[in-house]
Amino acid sequence: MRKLVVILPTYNEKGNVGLLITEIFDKLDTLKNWELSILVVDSKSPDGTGTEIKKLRKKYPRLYLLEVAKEGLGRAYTQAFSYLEKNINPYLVIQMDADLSHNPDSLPDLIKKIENGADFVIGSRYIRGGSIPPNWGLHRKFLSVMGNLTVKLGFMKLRISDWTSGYRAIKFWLVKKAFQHIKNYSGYVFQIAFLDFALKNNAVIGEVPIHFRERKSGVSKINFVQYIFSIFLYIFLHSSFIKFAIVGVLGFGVDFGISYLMIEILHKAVWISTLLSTETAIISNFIMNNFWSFSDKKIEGGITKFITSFLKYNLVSSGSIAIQTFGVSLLASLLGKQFWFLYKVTIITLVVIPYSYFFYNKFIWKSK
Ligand SMILES: Nc1nc2c(ncn2[C@@H]2O[C@H](COP(=O)(O)OP(=O)(O)OP(=O)(O)O)[C@@H](O)[C@H]2O)c(=O)[nH]1
Ligand SMILES: [Mg+2]
Repeated sequence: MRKLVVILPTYNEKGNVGLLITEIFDKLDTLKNWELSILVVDSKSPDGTGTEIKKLRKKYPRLYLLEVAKEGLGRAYTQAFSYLEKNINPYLVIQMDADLSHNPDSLPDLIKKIENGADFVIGSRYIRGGSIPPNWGLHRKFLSVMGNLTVKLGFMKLRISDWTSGYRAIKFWLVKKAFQHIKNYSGYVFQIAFLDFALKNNAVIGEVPIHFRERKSGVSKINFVQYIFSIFLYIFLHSSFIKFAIVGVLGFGVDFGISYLMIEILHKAVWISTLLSTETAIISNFIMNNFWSFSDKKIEGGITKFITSFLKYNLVSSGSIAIQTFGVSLLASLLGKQFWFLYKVTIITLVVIPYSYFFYNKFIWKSK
């Protein structure tokens, strides 16, 4: 029997959490091979959620209550993880909202995915078979869908369908490994930070469809403005893709600046100026990408490995130059020369950026 703990964070969920706990323990029969406990982590809810749990503890011996200060969802979870490490040391934890939005009927699906080899399973609203409440207003749907899309594109990790879902099953070794990273995020962005860590550490990620329901009673605690701001900040500081794009823009500046200096001010030949400026930009981009954009996958293995990678980088960059030269000329001959700048921008955005990002990840900064 492996130990499984469902963690339920609560802040004023008296009207929901009792029913949820009963429903989860009722599922016990369907969860063969697992010893199930529930840990409620309550931020001293003024509505008496804690008292409700203490009452229920008489009926359910494997129900635990951890009372913490009101410091946000992420902080509640990390305190729950510390508590579990000291007291239960489970094999698996499940994160779940306590407001009945997450249906316990999906628990067996999440667990099955773990049994089949996943380390981190997301209960996903945005894959086939999953859903958000049909009665949500347009603005709520828009916020949810756009929020997810922003994170997906921000990290260029398109295979993850639901970045912000709070219904997850995670093996406890991964929780322990991620702890130093996730403990820095006290709010809802904690969920994104955790998934980002799991992906960067090559955890096996799985997704199962869930039907997200409207909370049964009580009110939402989420502060959207603060949430959106912290998501943007997190992506900006942690996304290899965004950093790679910034390096690209800087590289353009270096290339253009040197060309300008040599051609306009020093009156050197165009061919030598272009050659020198392009190669300088390639070198500076390579260094910035290695020590900043892909710093978690930095090239290791001495100078030989570094030079080989640099040569590969030049090869990929020559590809970019070829794509641009060919693409811009083709569009110019088809649609007229006067819009060359537009063609260049389109080709860089739609072809060159995805092309180079893909090949850098595949051949130069491979996952460890
Ligand atoms: N312990 C603790 N739990 C929290 C805190 N903030 C939110 N929660 C709980 O986290 C879960 C998710 O919060 P919700 O307010 O439902 O947020 P949401 O599900 O994104 O938003 P809605 O769909 O509008 O309900 C609920 O069970 C909350 O009670 C907190 O500061 N401390
Ligand atoms: Mg909710």
